[in-house]
Amino acid sequence: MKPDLSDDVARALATGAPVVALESTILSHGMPWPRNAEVGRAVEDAVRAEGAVPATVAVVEGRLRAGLGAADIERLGHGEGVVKAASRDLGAAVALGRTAGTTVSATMRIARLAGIGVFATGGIGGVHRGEGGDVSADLTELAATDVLVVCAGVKSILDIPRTLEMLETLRVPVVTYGSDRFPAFYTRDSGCASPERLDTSEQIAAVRAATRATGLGTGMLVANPIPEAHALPAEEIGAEIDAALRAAEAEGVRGKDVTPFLLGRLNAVTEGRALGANVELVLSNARLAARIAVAEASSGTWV
Ligand code: PSU
Ligand code: MN
Repeated sequence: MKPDLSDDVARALATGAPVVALESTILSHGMPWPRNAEVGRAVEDAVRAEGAVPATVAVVEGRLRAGLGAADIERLGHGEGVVKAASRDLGAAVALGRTAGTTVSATMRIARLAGIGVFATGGIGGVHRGEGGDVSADLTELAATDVLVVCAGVKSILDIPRTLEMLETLRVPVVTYGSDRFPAFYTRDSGCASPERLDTSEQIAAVRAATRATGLGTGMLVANPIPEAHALPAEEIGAEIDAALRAAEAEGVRGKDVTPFLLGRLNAVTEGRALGANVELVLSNARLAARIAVAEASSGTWV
């Protein structure tokens, strides 16, 4: 199945110009209206400013799309009738004509179908805390699909050591840009060492090309720590995360509703400070992803 491409994305892919995919669950289920639509546009501008073409990915009325117009972004942000789609939900969304924000897993799948190799998001899903067995399909998609994902690490709503262990088991290369420590979204250090550190976008492109040449066939995760000036105090955000997890438990939130519930609650209780940090790290990830896509395009390593 071929996704519908916007004109500028189609042109860029036809000429080998750099393209960066962007996800849309972050808009439909991760940030409140109307800030989400503003952020959707600002992230696209950040990709353009680094010389790449942004391709925001979603399902619109049953069509897989890579490259949205302003009206589509508004619609996803507004959220009326918009569902959250992971990879396994794409078939139903297409067959039943749904409109969906795509998670990291679904965005990777659509990016791959479109021929886009680099993708920027905020945070990926992972292994949740506790013994409930909740593990995001983002990890299994990273194991199966050759797309490079730039994120700010994972939020400590998740079990970060177990998430890193699972990525190792799944053979997914994990590198941190400019740091020896794996970041935790709002903070620059999760308490876990990064499996690998790389300091330039050219090095990242080179490691990816060599990894692909081994025939591994997985994606690759690039963690980009939140810029120092925008990081939140670890104790404060840690306490809010613990409270949000207790609230989810008390309210019996389950399945795909867990992550949006926790994100919404954190944005609400921190009076926008968590949201402000979230916006800044997404912009920073978009810029790094664009520089990696530019490095790949100029070295001819993306095919
Ligand atoms: N983590 C965040 N922000 C997000 C998400 C995760 O800090 O917006 C979103 C992403 O779209 C991610 C999805 O792919 O949640 C994971 O959902 P789940 O935990 O249901 O797999
Ligand atoms: Mn889950």
